[in-house]
Amino acid sequence: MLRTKFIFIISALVLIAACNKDSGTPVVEPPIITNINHNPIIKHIFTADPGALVHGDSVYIYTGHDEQVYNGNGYVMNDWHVFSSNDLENWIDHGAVLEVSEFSWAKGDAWASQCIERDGKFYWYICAEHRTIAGKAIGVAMSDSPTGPFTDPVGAALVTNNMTTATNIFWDDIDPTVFIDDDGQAYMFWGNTVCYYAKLKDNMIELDGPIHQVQGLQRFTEAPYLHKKEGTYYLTYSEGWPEKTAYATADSLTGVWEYKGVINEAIENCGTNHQAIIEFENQPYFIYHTAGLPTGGDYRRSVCIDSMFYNTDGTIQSINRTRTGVKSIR
Ligand code: FUB
Repeated sequence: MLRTKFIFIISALVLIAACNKDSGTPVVEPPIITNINHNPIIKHIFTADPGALVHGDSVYIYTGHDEQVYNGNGYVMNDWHVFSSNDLENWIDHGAVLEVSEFSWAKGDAWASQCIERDGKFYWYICAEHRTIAGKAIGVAMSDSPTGPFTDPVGAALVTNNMTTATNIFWDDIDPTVFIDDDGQAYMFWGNTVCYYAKLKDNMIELDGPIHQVQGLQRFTEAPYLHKKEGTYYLTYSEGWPEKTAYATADSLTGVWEYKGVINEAIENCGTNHQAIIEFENQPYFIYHTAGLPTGGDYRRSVCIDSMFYNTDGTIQSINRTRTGVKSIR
């Protein structure tokens, strides 16, 4: 109670200070979301499909935005948000930094995304429904800052449904994840039912060569995510339905991938499961969504964060999803 009062007073002082700048003209500062009850970390809107980036002294989480009404059916997703924190407890909401309307080729469905940095530029890979080629497609937006503004440098999708024929579904070109290997070669992985990958050119906005299928995964559904630790590549993904998070490892991004099992069990009241993995100040974190807010569900999800741990042999321990989440690391 005392803590809540303290936070209220600090917020009021911040607001007054903002209003007093520049001869009393109100300055709109991004609100600080103080994470009183921890998970889910974002409580004022429904957020899903986290991608995460460590840059400077902060973590940036890029999320989808669930706007479906309570008890409504189907995804209603029109924009993507950015949140940042330098202590993992206090998150700044940078707002709906990217909208479907930024992509002239897209007509809706702001599904999963990931933003990465290369040479001081930020590339935000997204999937959305294509306007003229039936099905989902993958595009990219670019910025000089992790919080935007982001614009589409291509004016066209990088991947469309007619470029991938391993399955007949219209939504196999979703959930892009991008990783830059030690030799500078960037790879994009994505998919639903089938996991695809392709090289990206150094400019990060064009495919470089053919699209391949990842081999060695079991019951791949969607949400691939790449990270590397101590020489081993990790490909985490959503397995089966309702989805669990499973993973495979390899000595190279092109495989051979070896299935290693499930690390995150299915979520109560929500079929999907979508993870991002980062290491921040020497501690790995697992960022994911649940339906953990009141009135939450399949189409009203919420992003959470918990610590992740490795065994000494490099395998990942089962994720302990907590309500308390991560306390301030500062
Ligand atoms: O949010 C829409 C879709 O649901 C995502 O693209 C998938 O990963 C699943 O979470």
